[in-house]
Amino acid sequence: MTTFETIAATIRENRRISPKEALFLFTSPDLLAIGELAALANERKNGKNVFFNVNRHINPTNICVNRCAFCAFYRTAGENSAYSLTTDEICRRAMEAKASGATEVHIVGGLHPDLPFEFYEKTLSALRDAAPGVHIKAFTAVEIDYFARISGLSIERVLERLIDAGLGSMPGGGAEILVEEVRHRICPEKISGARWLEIIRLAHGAGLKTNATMLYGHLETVADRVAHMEMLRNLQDDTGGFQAFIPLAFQPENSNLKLDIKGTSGLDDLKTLAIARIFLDNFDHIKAYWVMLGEKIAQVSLAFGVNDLDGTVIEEKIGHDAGAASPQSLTKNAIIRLISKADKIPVERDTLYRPLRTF
Ligand code: V47
Repeated sequence: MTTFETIAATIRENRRISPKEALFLFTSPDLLAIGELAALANERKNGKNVFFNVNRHINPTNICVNRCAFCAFYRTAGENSAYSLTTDEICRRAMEAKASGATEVHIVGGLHPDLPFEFYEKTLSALRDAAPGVHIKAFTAVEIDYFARISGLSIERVLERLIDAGLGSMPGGGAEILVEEVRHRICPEKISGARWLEIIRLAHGAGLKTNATMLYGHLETVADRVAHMEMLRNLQDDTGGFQAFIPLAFQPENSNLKLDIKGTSGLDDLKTLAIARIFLDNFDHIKAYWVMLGEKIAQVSLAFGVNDLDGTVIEEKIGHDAGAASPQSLTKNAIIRLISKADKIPVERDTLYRPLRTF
C-alpha cells in the first residue's frame, strides 16, 4: 500500500518514485514534509549551489497565428498593439545585453503569418556577428515545427540550418500541458503534445540542449501534471538532452481562458516545484521562473528543491501582458542577494550550466 512513509523511504534510498506516488504527494497536505524530501533530492545533486544567469529575453513579434486561450501576448496582424522587430532591432537589444554583462539571449516569439524561415536564419547569423560570444537560446519546438511547415524543409534540416546560423540551445516553452485532452481546450491550434516531444527528441538528436516547461494552474488536474512530467521523464531517459524543468504558474489576466481563479496559490507553486524535483530524478535542474512566481515565492522555493533562478530577464512580455506583478527585470545583485538570504550559494552560470563565478 502507498503511504507517505513508503514514498519517503523510496526517496531517502535515492530510488525513483512512480507516477502513482507523485499523485499521492499532490494529494498530501504536508507541504513541509514534501519540501524536505525535495530539498534532500536537490542537495544530492547540487549541494547548496543555486544557479542563475545574466540574460535578456527578446520577443521578435507578438503576431501569432495560434490563438492560445491562455495567452495574453499574441495579437493578430493589423491590430494596434501588434509589433514585429527588425533584425537590426533584435541585434541592438542583444548588443545592449552583452554590454551590460549578459551571456545569453532568450528569443521566442509568435508564429508570424508572413515572415519566411530565412528571416529567422539571417537574424541568428546577424546576432552572432553583432554580439559574439553571447549564447543564443532560441525558438520553442512550436516555432521549429512552424519553420518546417513554412519552408517545406524537414525538422532535421531546419535545426541544422539554425545551428549553422548560431543557434546554441532551445528554451522549453510551448509544452503547456502535453496531455491532449487539456491541450485541445487551452491551445487547440498548437502542435500536439506528441509532436512537441518528437521535435524535442530530434533537437536532442541534433546535439542541442533544451529545457522543458509546464503551464499549470488553469484547467488541468494534478493527474495531468503528473502525466506531463512522466512524458518528459521518459524522453529524458532516452536522450538526456533536457537541462532544466520550469513549471510556469498561469497568469490569468487578459487571456481568453476565463477561469474562476486569480492565479495559483503559493502553496500550490511550492508543492509543484517540490514534486517536480522528486519525480524528475533524471533532470539536473529545477528552475523557478520568478517572473510568474514573484520574487518571494521564488526565494522560498530554494528550500523546496529548486536550484536555478531565471535570470536577469529584462523586458519580459509574455507574463506581464497576462498581469504578472513581478518587475520587468532583476539586477544581478538583486538575484545574488535573494539567493544568499536563503542561505544558499549563488553561482552565475552560462547557458550550458558551466559555472562562471561563485558569490
Ligand atoms: O510556452 C503564456 C507560457 C511560455 C502565459 O526555457 C504563460 O529557460 C503563464 O517558455 N501565464 C513561454 N505562462 C515562456 C517560457 C520560458 C520562460 C522562462 C524560461 C524558459 C526557459 C522558458 O510562457 C509559453 C507558455 O507556456 N505562458 N501565457 C500566462 N498567461
